[in-house]
Amino acid sequence: MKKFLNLGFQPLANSYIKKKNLKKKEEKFKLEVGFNSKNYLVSIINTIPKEKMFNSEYPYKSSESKTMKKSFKDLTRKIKIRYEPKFVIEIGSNDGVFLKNFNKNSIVGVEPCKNLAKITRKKKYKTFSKYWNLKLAKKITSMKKANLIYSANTLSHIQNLDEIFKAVNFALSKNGVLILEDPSLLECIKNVAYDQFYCEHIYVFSTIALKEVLKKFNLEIFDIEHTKTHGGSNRYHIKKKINNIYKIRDSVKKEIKNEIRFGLHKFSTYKKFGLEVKKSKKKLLNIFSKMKKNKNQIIGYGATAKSCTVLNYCKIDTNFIDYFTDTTSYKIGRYLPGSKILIKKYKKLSKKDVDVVFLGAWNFKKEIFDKEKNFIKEGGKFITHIPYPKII
Ligand code: DWN
Repeated sequence: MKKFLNLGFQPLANSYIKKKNLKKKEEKFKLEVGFNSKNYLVSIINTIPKEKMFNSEYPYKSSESKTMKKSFKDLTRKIKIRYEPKFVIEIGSNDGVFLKNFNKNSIVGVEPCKNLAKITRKKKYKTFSKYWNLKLAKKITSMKKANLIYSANTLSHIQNLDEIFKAVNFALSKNGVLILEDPSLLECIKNVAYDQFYCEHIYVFSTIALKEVLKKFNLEIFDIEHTKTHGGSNRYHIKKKINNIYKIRDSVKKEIKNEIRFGLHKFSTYKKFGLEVKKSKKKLLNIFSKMKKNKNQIIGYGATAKSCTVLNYCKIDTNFIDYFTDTTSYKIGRYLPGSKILIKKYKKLSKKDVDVVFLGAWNFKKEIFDKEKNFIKEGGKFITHIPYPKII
């Protein structure tokens, strides 16, 4: 693997600090990103044991945003019409944002984070609080195979892709469909969204890389949809090669063509991206410095995992940002890892309280701008670093 990006030493992105632990030394890990020219995979170089990240205290809940709830609801409607699935497995079911759109006895969730699995179990959805692997696939499908396996924003978090697809191959019926949804590498590179890289995001996938990985397991992509979620994602529809029901659609050829045209198969593209990231850091720091010099009060909006990468890479801390606001109850009252910025309970923005807001959850820009119309009308400003640092 060839390295193209060095984001410095970073704490675990979702390890929000309790006040009583603020003085304790945080564990930090080297965050570097590389490109494998054999299979086109882009991944972080040093990985962290999964148990350190996905355990009983996982803070992220997909249902925190209206956009995500709507996206999963719309998708479910489409899936039911297109595939009429009788038995569905969801890998990485989080707090049930997708699962809950199905009948309780037609879907099984797999969610290793115990605190999240508890939420769906409480709602009577069968949920296995385990990591997805062949053993679990055998257990879940001992009576019947799945006609649909769905997994969103999960595959990118799992190092051992072989184990995943071995288990998928076993659990999926001959004519079944696997749907994977993850941030698109093409969008990530185009938008200089370097904050898509952190300890949990081991991979950011391109179609050309995923195609190579799937080949080994006789699986193939037959359709691709673009979604706006998480800064631009791809939804891959995948089948077994022996399944002749679904023809490979033009969307697949088109996406591969776009990726090649952009150069996602070449190391030079990533090297260039590395340089863009350095420029982005410089510009962002400039904006913050100017704003502070002019005595503006700056807060952050959305204490995301992505923010951890940006703040720690750019060395933005309490000297620049007074506090973050977030709707997630787990995060409120804690501090962002590394930068140690306090996270406060969400309160509608008002120019009386704050001048400028750093958009940590830039992927929900539309939802947030809709919510904060008044602040914008009052002359309130936002800072974003995507696709390049600017004031809005
Ligand atoms: O892959 C992952 C994605 C799906 O979710 C995980 N590794 C971890 C997590 O990443 P993230 O923290 O960067 O995700 P989000 O979805 O960008 O996080 C949004 C955050 O912003 C949440 O903490 C909720 C918060 N939020 C808010 O306070 N007000 C969000 C919206 C839309 C709002 O209006």
